[in-house]
Amino acid sequence: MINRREQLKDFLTLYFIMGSANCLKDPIYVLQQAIEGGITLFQFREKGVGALEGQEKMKFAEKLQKICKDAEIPFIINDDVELALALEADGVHIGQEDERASIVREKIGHKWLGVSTHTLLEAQQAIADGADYLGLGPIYPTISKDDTVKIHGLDIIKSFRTNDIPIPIVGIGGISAMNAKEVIDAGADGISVISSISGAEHITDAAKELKRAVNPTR
Ligand code: FQP
Ligand code: MG
Repeated sequence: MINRREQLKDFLTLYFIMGSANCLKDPIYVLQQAIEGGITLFQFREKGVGALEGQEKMKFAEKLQKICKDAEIPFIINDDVELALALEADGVHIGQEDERASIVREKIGHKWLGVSTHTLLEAQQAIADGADYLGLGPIYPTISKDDTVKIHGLDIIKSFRTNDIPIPIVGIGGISAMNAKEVIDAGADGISVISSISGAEHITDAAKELKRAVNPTR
C-alpha cells in the first residue's frame, strides 16, 4: 500500500485532464503531444458541449486509454465509475456532487480513487472513505469550469499541509507555467491542468514548460 501511494505521488506531478470539448485539435493528437511534452497522468473527462455519450464515449475512451498504455501513463476516468470498471482504468476521480466516495471505493477495489475537496472536513471524510489522493481547487480563476465557485488560492493547500492531510494532493484550476511552482511550493504534490495544455498553440511545448516549472530537476 505504501509503495502504491508513493508511486501515485510521482504520477501526480503533471496531471493532464481533457475530453473532446476541451480540444481545438484532434484529441488523439492532443494527448500524444501532451505525452511527448512530459505529462505524468491522464484523466478522461468527457463533459460539456457536444460531449460523447454511450458507446461513442466508450470507443473514444478506449482509443485514449491505448495511447496512455503504450506510453505507460496511468489512465483515470472522471465521474463514470461504470466506464472505469468496463475499461479496467487505473482509477476514478469524483467530486462532492458525484457518487459517494465510500460506495465508489467498494465498487473499484484497488483502483486509484481521487476525490475533489474544498474543506478539511471534506478531506477527512474522503480519506475515511478510501481516497488515494485529493484534488484541491480552484486555486486560481479558470475558464474550464463555471466561475461561480469560490477561488481558494494557495491557502487551502497550505492549510491541508499544516493540518497533516496524509495523502497526496494536487492543485487544480487556472494553473499555468507562470504560477505552477508556487502551487508546489505551497505543498501540493502535483498540478492538474486542462486548458493550459489542451488550449495551447503548441501542446508539447506547453506541457514541457509546465513540467519544468513543477519539476526542474527532471
Ligand atoms: N480535481 C481533479 C484532479 N479532477 C477533477 N475532475 C476535479 C478536481 C473536479 O467532480 P468535480 O471534479 O468537482 O467536477 P467535474 O466532474 O466536472 O470535473 F484532482 F484530478 F485534478
Ligand atoms: Mg465530478
